[in-house]
Amino acid sequence: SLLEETSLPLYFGWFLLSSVQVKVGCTAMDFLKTLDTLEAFKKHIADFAGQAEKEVDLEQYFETKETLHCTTKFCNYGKADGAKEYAKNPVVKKSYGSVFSLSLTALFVTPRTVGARVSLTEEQLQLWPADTEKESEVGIPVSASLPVGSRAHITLGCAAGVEPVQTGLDLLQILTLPEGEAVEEMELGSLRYYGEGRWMLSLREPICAAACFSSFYG
Ligand code: ACK
Repeated sequence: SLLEETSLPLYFGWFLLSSVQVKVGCTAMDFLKTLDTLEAFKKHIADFAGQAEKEVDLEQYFETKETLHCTTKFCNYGKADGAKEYAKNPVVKKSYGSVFSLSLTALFVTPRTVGARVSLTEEQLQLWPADTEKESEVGIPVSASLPVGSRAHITLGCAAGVEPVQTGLDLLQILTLPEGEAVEEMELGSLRYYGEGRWMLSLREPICAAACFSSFYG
């Protein structure tokens, strides 16, 4: 029936409370503002702007599309594998509408996306589907040793023409690479370069973000 077809959401996830959206959004903007002025970044500017250009305004480069959230299960209205099972999981039902405290431990930037890495607690991992980091799901070679939950992130922005699903893939790719070269100590933490325009800032102090576990229908 139509009701059954439309009863599953586009995705489940943690949605940052509105005051936290502002805080995280501002931190991300400050980071981008600083990053594109660093000599280390300018040295690799061609990753973002092409050979001819000498500058890129990262704040303009990325656009934000959705309310800030950390997707747990992409259901695609029930069409995605495991969507119905996820929605029926007693932990999912019990947690629905509850507020959690997410720990944002890193910010990362690639020519495609900018995002925040979320380090999930044991309790939060109970809401994380088992197959999210599988190679068959991700489509890029992912080392089997990446722990469950490695893909957890908040998409902060995407380059023109890039879909938000890319952010988690970019994060997984960075995590499979050897640790990048430390290029700069910033106020927020240490910045590393992973080649091909991939940057990751490990936060000295993780950002604690209150977020409601819920779903998005669109
Ligand atoms: O930034 P995100 O985690 O990446 O949040 C959005 C949200 O669902 C709605 O677009 C995520 N998303 C889209 N497609 C997929 C997919 N195939 N697998 C996992 N997450 C997805 C997207």
